Amino acid sequence: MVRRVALEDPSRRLGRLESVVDRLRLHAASLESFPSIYQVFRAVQPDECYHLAAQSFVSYSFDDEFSTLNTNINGTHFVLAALKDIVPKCRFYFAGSSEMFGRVAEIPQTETTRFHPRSAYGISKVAGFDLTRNYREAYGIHASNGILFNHESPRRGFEFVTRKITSGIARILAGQTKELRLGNLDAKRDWGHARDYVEAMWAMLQQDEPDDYVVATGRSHSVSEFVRMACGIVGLDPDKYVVRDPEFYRPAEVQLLIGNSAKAQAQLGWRPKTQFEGLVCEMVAADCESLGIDVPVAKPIEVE
Ligand code: F7E
Repeated sequence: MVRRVALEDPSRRLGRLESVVDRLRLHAASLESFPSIYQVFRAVQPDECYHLAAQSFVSYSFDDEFSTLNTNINGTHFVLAALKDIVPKCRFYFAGSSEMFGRVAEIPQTETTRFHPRSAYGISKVAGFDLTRNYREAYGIHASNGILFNHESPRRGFEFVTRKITSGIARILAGQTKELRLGNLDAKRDWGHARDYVEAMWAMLQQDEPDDYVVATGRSHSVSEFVRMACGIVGLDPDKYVVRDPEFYRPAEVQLLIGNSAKAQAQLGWRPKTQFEGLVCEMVAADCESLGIDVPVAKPIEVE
């Protein structure tokens, strides 16, 4: 399901679907319109529904709390309500987030850790989580929540810190810029690879019973560590290029996010295959390649 504007401008809006678009049938609808979602469900009669759509940039949610809450909460509610009416047997996945833990009650975080969101985005995800759980309990829908920690890849949007760093490094090497402006370098995240996390989402919907699962690597790194590793791969000195800019600090930051994915590992047989080092290498290599920069970076490090 995509917005109509994407169908009208596929070369710009659907670039990231290029390799699979021939095998997809795209339907125009908007998270802000219940009738449009209802019509797609009626036409498609889906067996599985993966609800990932949201205003997902935490930083922007401080600038516009109202639209973040409206779109994210109502959008999830619309999808669940339409599904219950039209295809109650459809299996449903909701993209919950580690941002729900916010001011963390314990380290590492599990499925039973209390939520304490620190942004409108986090609050909207807690509401979506509760809506999903309630549709499961009240209406018997096969609805599962993934509590996903940060998941990155070369397809990440440019405004998120990992891609901002790797694309910035490539632009420095290409001579297009001389600096990398960042906010809080001490912030820590549990960063995994999106490719692995999508496997966990799928596995949740193949279970006999719906449930909630933390999906994380269990390792945490600071933004500063990400910068140093990414710069090290291509031989740049970060101290020459990184500029701290107050514009990129947040009014409230979440604390030490580290996930314990023991439940997903035991029940879904899931585990992260790509380690932090492999993720950083892959992202740096992809951004350099897109600017025609030949960098002898190592291949992604995968564990079997
Ligand atoms: O920030 C710090 C920033 O914007 C990561 C989303 O997918 O994951 C993502 O949310 C950290 C924060 O992602 C800059 O303060 C420093 O502590 O890449 P991010 P996020 O906020 O963690 C969760 C799980 C989601 O659910 C979200 O949808 O990096 N940071 N300097 C910066 N962040 C940005 N964006 N830009 C900077 O210049």
